[in-house]
Amino acid sequence: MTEAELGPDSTLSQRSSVVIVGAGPAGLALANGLRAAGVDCVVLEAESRTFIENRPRAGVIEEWAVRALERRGLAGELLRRAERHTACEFRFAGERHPFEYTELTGHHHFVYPQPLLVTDLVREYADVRGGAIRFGVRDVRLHDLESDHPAVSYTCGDTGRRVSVRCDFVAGCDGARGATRAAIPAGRVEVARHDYGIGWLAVLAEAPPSADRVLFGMHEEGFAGQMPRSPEVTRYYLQCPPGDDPDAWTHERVWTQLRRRLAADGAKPLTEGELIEKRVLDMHDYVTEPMTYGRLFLAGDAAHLVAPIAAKGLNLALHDAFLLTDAIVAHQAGDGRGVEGYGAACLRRVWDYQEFSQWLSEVYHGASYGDPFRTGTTLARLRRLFTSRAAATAFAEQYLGAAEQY
Ligand code: RFL
Repeated sequence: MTEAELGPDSTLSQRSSVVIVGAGPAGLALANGLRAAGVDCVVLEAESRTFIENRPRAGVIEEWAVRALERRGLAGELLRRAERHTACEFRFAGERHPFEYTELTGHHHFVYPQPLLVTDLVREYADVRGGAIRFGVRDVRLHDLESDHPAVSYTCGDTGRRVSVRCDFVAGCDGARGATRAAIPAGRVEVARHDYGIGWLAVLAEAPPSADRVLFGMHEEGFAGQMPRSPEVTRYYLQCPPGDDPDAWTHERVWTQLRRRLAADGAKPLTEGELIEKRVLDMHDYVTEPMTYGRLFLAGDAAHLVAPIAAKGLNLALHDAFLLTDAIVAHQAGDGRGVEGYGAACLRRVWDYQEFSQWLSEVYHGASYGDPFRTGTTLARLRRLFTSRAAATAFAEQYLGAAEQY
């Protein structure tokens, strides 16, 4: 759309070097990095501040991502409050199989709920660093993306007035259902998709974790998982048919299935509690290539979605944000190489994580298809992790995202 098409009531009065659409982890990490480097930007977010600071999602953050946040002055609260996890536990064939990944790699996971990370990043950007952020925006549209001076227009949630911001770069950080990827003309990018054909019921229970580590239960009735989030709240997953109705999962049915699928000799009983969130996720992945179109740069879930099988999405969103920050800062200082290589640099880690998620999906779900051959190979994969140190170390490295190079 051109400026003329914006309409007579529009206000074309604003300018910023970068417009960031979306205040999730990707958009906020980018905004903080740009602000710290003196590159002016404005963040446009469809929801309210309260909403994004309370939206429950991820919890597992990889060590390299925390160190990168720390180098950017963004990990103070996280380092004070996050739990360090050094092991997870697989449960299959009625037995517990602890997996000590820190012992194998020297690296660990941080467990820190995504709403806390978002709260920290908003506070640092808006309150401490004085960055511009507009909440409750509507009808975001992108203009002139193929020129050197694109624009983003939106309707202000408070005044109902149309605002347009001219800029050098648009960062599309608006997640899986945002407006930015959809603004790319057909045929200019390719979206590769993978559908697992399964669903996960994701619940949050108001209860302390049943174990101090992540639990993976492989069972003929389907996968079950436990992810500690905080001393008061625990996330559980139950494999279910895609598109299943969350209301069909009563409190009793959820806890009965969790008890069955996570049962193992010597395991403590699950700590039950009220279910405060219940939704069915249809497991699928996608990758958009290239991740750029003209002056639009996609980052995070807007560019690629990885099903929460391996807890990778937030980590990839942060990785993109760090690379995009460095690329834009270098560009504004006269070096455009980072901007040109941005998508390719992100996609190496993206594809690696996608492959790992696919591999892990078979481990989680392979025993549930009623196919004895698939069950046999799944159990072989699992046993290998506990009989071969080389296989275990390779798994741990992928699980932690700790490879030296991608
Ligand atoms: P987000 O977090 O979706 O943020 C996008 C923001 O853009 C806003 N928005 C718009 N704003 C303006 N105009 C529009 N038209 C807009 N449309 C949308 C939205 O309101 C939102 O604020 O994307 P981002 O920043 O790319 O971050 C991605 C992560 O949130 C996501 O990958 C993770 O949550 C995935 N994930 C996990 N990742 C991990 O690394 N570790 C985990 O343990 C983990 N667990 C999970 C997860 C995702 C889950 N769900 C709900 C799919 C567990 C679950 C249950």
